[in-house]
Amino acid sequence: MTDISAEHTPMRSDDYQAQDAAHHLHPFTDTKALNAKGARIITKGEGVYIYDADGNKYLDGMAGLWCMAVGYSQQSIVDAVAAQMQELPYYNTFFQTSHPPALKLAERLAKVTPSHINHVFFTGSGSESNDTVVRIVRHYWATKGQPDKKTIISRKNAYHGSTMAGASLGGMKDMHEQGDLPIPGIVHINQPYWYAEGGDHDPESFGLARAQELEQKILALGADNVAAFIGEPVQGAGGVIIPPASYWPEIQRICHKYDILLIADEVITGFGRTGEWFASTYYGITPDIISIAKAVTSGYLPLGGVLLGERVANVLINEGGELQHGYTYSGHPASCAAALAVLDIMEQQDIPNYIKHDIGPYMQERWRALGEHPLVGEARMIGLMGALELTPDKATRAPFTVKQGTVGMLCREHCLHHGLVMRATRDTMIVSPPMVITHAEVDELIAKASQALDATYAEAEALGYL
Ligand code: PXG
Repeated sequence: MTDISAEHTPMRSDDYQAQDAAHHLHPFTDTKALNAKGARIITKGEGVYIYDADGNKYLDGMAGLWCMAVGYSQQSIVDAVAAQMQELPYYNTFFQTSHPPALKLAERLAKVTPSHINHVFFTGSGSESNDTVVRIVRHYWATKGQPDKKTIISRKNAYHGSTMAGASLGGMKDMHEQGDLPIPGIVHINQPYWYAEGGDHDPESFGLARAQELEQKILALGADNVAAFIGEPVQGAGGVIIPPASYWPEIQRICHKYDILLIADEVITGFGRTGEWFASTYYGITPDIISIAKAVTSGYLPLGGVLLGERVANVLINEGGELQHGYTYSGHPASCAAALAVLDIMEQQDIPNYIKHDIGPYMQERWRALGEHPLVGEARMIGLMGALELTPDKATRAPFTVKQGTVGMLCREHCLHHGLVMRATRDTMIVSPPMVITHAEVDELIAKASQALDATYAEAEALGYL
């Protein structure tokens, strides 16, 4: 008789790691270094927790990659996707066709978006959304008889995706160095990062000065050559950089003054993360275009979109002719079904309100208390996204003398050791948990983060980094 017991022994991380190393090239990873140590193998998710192949449990403080808004075990999404897969697993939205999931989702999005936004172009990801944005804004101005109005102004340390246009709009130096980016017609101004770059300025005057760099750049390029300004309302991947309150109103004023389109990349901040459906509402701005992805399906399936305000939609639809742009999976029926089920949950649980009035203030208070830790120079949080700036000297906000990112990486490892996923960008720890996190789970997250900070402090001290 064949012994089949081996087949039924659950695979452990070791078993998977060699397979992974042999055939899999990972995103944003030094694959050679990873292969030497082996990837963490995640096999299960439940609520706000993930489990690895060895049965270790982690509180997912990053909601996957900022996307897992409604938590890992929502059966209604699974059922909605399964039903759609059985009915119509795929059809496209090209060539004069549509299908119920795409048209229903477009209608639902128009209801939750700011009132001047009533149209969506579907994509498969945030990167595709931002590539679409570049094409749409240039087509918009060309249609209006101003084809030279095509430069897009973005910001250093922005993240807008990994495709050619996404990475070019982004302001990540390391990304630009690989592949000769940015592509022509995309330029960058400084970011409103008061903690690291504000020096002795107070945050509000610093925010204003950084916004006014937009005006200087427009004047240098000539307003007739500038199509748009793009920014994440709160920079996510760059380190949860919450701009001073003076920043966005001034950006809006400048865009109006010079007739420049305002684009909000809400791939992270959209769908409740700041306590409003969109962070644009939080900041009181009315962008002409909003990029979305991530939380719209909570990552259950890939989907992105470009939300178009009336100003742009009217020109594209009434005067633009055929849009020479589209993706095979624009409005994929299963992804749209997932998004509709996610929106049901968000509306039934009133997630933006839960973040604005309940779990947000609760977590913010506890998070800011971590700012008392000797290793933390600033603990900031908006809605349910936050950052801890690690420093050897709280008074001066000084960086570490050891290579940037070394202490952040130590802290990330200590977090994992304590059963918490928290990301390090440079020496800034960032958190963005599932939006359905409970009070008890917030307490657990804070306790684990606190233990990890203590352990990081002890190790950094022993290594002479303090
Ligand atoms: N815009 C923003 C603001 C994003 O945060 C994208 C666009 C691109 O989305 P896609 O779906 O193409 O990945 C993003 C993605 C990180 C990290 O480490 C952040 C993102 C993606 C991967 C990692 O913080 N943001």
